[in-house]
Formats: sequence, structure tokens, C-alpha cells
Amino acid sequence: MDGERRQLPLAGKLFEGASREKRPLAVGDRIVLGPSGRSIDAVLPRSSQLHRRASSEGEEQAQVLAANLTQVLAVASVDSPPFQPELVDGILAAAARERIPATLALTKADLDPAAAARWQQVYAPAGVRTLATSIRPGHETVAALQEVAALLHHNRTVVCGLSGAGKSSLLNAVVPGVQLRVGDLNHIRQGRHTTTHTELLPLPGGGHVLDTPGVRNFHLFCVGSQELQFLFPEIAALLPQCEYRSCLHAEEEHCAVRAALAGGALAPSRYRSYRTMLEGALDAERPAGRAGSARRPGGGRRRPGRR
Ligand SMILES: Nc1nc2c(ncn2[C@@H]2O[C@H](COP(=O)(O)OP(=O)(O)OP(=O)(O)O)[C@@H](O)[C@H]2O)c(=O)[nH]1
Ligand SMILES: [Mg+2]
Ligand SMILES: [Zn+2]
Repeated sequence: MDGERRQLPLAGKLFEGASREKRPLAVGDRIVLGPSGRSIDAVLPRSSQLHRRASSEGEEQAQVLAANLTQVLAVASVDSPPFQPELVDGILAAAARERIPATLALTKADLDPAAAARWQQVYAPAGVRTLATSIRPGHETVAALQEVAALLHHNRTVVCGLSGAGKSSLLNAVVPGVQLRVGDLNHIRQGRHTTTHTELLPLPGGGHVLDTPGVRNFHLFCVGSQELQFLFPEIAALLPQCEYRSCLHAEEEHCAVRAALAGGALAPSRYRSYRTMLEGALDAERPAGRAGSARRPGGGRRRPGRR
């Protein structure tokens, strides 16, 4: 609303009908005002969204963290708190699914530069650009911080990661004129968030960045077991070499993905994340009350010309 802040109620009809979303409106949504201009009448279709499975009980619902994005910046510290591959891989997979380009900022590189370099090697085969950053006075990674600033320019970027990873600190360092509240580590160790709601910040040179409260997990919402591998580009690239066309790279024989893992060409953490997500997807595909009855990995047709 051209920088104007207004608090408006949502029209009742936005709550009607069967929605699989926890809330009808997300940060970054474009809206239509009612005739009086005093309520939100409709939410326009989204060009993209970053969403995860809501942690509520009952029917599976989606929680939309941000809408209408051109970019995702996953933020994970190399230490304090420790790097959590499954969380990062969840964010990257959710972005891949929406075809939103994603970058990974490895923050607090000053605490463990070697770990930052190791994680960069893990994500290079996945086609994910990684930037090792530090904002600690005297240890600033000037070039990488400039790259983050350039990345944000003219984009609509959501910044997402664990609480205490340094998301707000990173934005304070790269966005001129921004002074977001930053947490102290004791506070964070007690499980408290510093950023408590998503903040949509206009950038001086154009574009927006959305600073979000930390997430503890990032489970994908409704991803099919066959679709999942395509959210892990380095795994999908090996599929043509697996014996079975429908290989899920779990227990199947002559699987190129498991061979790459055994040979050290595939990062164990990436494969672990894939398997955890695969189990979740297979569980969701099982008819209720028939545990273990969904199609198990290993079925399906062999490729022509193979034994
Ligand atoms: N050593 C070091 N500490 C950092 C760095 N960046 C951030 N920190 C510290 O990490 C702590 C958490 O930073 P925040 O920016 O509040 O983290 P956040 O990800 O925004 O946390 P939430 O808002 O709770 O999600 C603060 O104590 C920062 O000083 C860094 O590059 N190096
Ligand atoms: Mg924050
Ligand atoms: Zn396979």
C-alpha cells in the first residue's frame, strides 16, 4: 500500500470452503480491498510461495511462510547453533518445488571456516550457490556480504532458517538503514525467537526482503514419493543409470544413487535427508489403516535391454 500501514479485517468468505492452508493470508500476498476500503475482500493468485507442512494435529495443512517470491535465501550457521542439514534440505526442496531460485548463506563462518568450506562442497553438486559469511567485527567476510547485498537487489527474497542462525544480523549488515533486533545466545538456547513475526523490508535500490522468525523444522507439504527425487538435483541426475525406471533409491538393486553414496560421490547428509523425506511421502501415500501396504520401493519395470 505504497508504504502505508493499515490494519484490516479479512472478509468472512475468505474462511469459507475447503482450504488446505492454515491461514487464508500470508505475508507478501497481494490483496483486493472491499468497496469501502475497510476490509480485505480477496487474495490474488500467488506467483509462488514458500510453504511447509503445519505442525498441527489432524488433517495435513500447509503453512505459507511467504508469498510472491523471486528468491529464497536459506540461512544456516556453521556452528552455534550447529548446522542442521535436514532443515536446510527441506527449505531448498520446498524452493525447488516452486521453481524459486535458492541460495544458502553459511553464517558465522568465523567460528569454523573449515566447516563452511565442507558444506560448500556438499551443496555445489546440488547446484545451490553457497556464500560463507561472517559479520563478527574484525572477521567480516566483505566480499561475501557484498554478494548477499547484490543478490537481494531488485528481488523479493524470503530469508529462512533456524532461530539464532543469524538471519536478522545478516540483513542488518547488508541492507542500508535497517536495524532489526538481534538475539543473544542465552536467550536463543532457551528456545526463544528474537524475530517474532515476518518483517517485509523495502530495499533502498528496489525490491523487498522478508525476515522471518526462525523455524525448527521444515517438512514438505504433500510431495509424492516419485516427485521427491527431482527436488534433489544431484540425485535426479543419476536416475537414468538406475536399473528400474521407477527407482526410489531406497532398497532397489543396481541403484546408481546408492552406488554413488557408497563410492563417496554423493553426500551422506543429502541422501539421509532424501530418505527421511521419502519415508514421510510413502507414509502419506499409504491408505489409512493399511500400514506398509503402499507400493514399496523395488517394484516396477526394468529398463529395456537390462537383465
Ligand atoms: N560469531 C558470529 N556470531 C554471529 C554472526 N552472525 C550473527 N551472530 C550472532 O548470532 C546470534 C543470533 O543472531 P540473530 O540475527 O538474532 O539470529 P536470527 O536468525 O535472526 O534469529 P531469530 O530471529 O530468532 O530467528 C546473535 O547473538 C548474533 O550476534 C556471525 O557472523 N558470527
Ligand atoms: Mg531474527
Ligand atoms: Zn536408484
